[in-house]
Amino acid sequence: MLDNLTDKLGSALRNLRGVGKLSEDNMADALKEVRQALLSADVHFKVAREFVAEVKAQCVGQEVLKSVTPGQQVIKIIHDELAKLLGEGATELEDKKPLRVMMVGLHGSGKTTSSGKLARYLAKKRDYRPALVACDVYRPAAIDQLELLARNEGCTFYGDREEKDVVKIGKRGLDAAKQAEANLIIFDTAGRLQIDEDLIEEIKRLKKAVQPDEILLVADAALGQEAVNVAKHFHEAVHCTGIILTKLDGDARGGAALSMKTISDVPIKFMGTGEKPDEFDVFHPDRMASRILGMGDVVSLVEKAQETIDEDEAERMAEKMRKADFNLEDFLSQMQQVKKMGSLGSLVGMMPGMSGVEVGDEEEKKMARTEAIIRSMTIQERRAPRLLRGSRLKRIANGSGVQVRDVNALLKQFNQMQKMMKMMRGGKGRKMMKAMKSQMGDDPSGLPKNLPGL
Ligand SMILES: Nc1nc2c(ncn2[C@@H]2O[C@H](COP(=O)(O)OP(=O)(O)OP(=O)(O)O)[C@@H](O)[C@H]2O)c(=O)[nH]1
Ligand SMILES: [Mg+2]
Repeated sequence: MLDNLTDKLGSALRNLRGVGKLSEDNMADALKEVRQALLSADVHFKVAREFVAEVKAQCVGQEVLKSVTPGQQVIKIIHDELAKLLGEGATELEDKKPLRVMMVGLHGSGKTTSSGKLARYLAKKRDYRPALVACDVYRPAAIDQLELLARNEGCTFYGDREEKDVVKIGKRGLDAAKQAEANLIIFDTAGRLQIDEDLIEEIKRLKKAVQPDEILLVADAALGQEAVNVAKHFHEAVHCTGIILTKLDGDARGGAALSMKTISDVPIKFMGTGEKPDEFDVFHPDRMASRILGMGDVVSLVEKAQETIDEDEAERMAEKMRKADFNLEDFLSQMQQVKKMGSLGSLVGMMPGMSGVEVGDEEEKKMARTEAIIRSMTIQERRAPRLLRGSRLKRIANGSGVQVRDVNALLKQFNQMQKMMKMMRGGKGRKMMKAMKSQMGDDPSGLPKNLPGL
């Protein structure tokens, strides 16, 4: 992939040896190499420019950790930015049964192959009973291909070689799947050499008829920038929920994967890495970033160095708060930091002016409950709390032994916190103080007056 990025960076970063603080000056060469490498990997120039700016912003002014070299620290920053660019956290399909998935994409991108792969993957990992429905009305061979895949995977198949109306096929496919008690229905559609009106019309009609929960765009990574443009067009036309990026085993230069999320605004959910049915996996941005950079060991080394430095962690949190991208995972790790320092009661006791204030068991219990709720969420949900709706809330409540309303209360509290952070960031801090004052009156008599910071 970005093979030579590693080499090029190597020499640029060696020059950093001995610096105690990263600055615009000492980073210039390295950043130039990063930009060059991205461009030669076919990354969209706008994405490359933003990427370099972001890495620069992250690096400049950072003190170099004692146990690693400046170069290693920069690699870690580049790695994290790459992961961010690729989509941050694995994105799963909707968590429901039955689940309807429609595959769309250009001719030869890998729709039919990926339909079989996805059926196999979800049957194995998430206990689904799949059905494959052939909605390609142009090529009888495409129907045969899907039927063979269904047979190999031992799943239900529906196809009709005489019928030319995809809507009828789609609806009958749904019936057949229901009869067979399948709870994952994958609709494979016909490809085109390019996106044209007919294709979009057909997909729209099928979409309306079968009401898919997920529309997955299958895109060939080897097409590079072109794949990104195709994704953008498809998304504008039918609103895709995810991308399956195929042929990542080939000599794709990686640019497609890197620009996909930013340019098309659709997350990559799966990747195809070969022709065989199991050469397929969930797309993990951080693993992909390590693969692109080829420096997984350096990244974990720096991670370890950072773990041991609570002050840095605190600084990072403060930065996240300033940027208002503080999420539930951060919230949890903050709570753990507090716990590390001792009980809430003893902490409050140490603060000047607060020695008389009682912190009952109630507060401690509340904290434990909050922690249990967050722990019942997936990493992905913690990072994007907006995902938390419906069946997810129920699952989390069950998992942590509370009611859905308790989960909702926590989320509401969290939202308010985020809103406050956004206000502070927007320079509305003063406005907020005013609002607080008007709520509490001029003399907030309930609060001890000599508390630091009040
Ligand atoms: N190396 C590699 N080949 C793949 C991958 N995914 C699909 N292919 C191959 O790409 C070719 C086209 O795949 P299909 O699944 O038939 O593509 P399609 O999108 O259904 O094509 P149409 O139905 O004609 O639009 C086949 O030879 C597949 O074996 C992949 O991840 N890696
Ligand atoms: Mg096909």
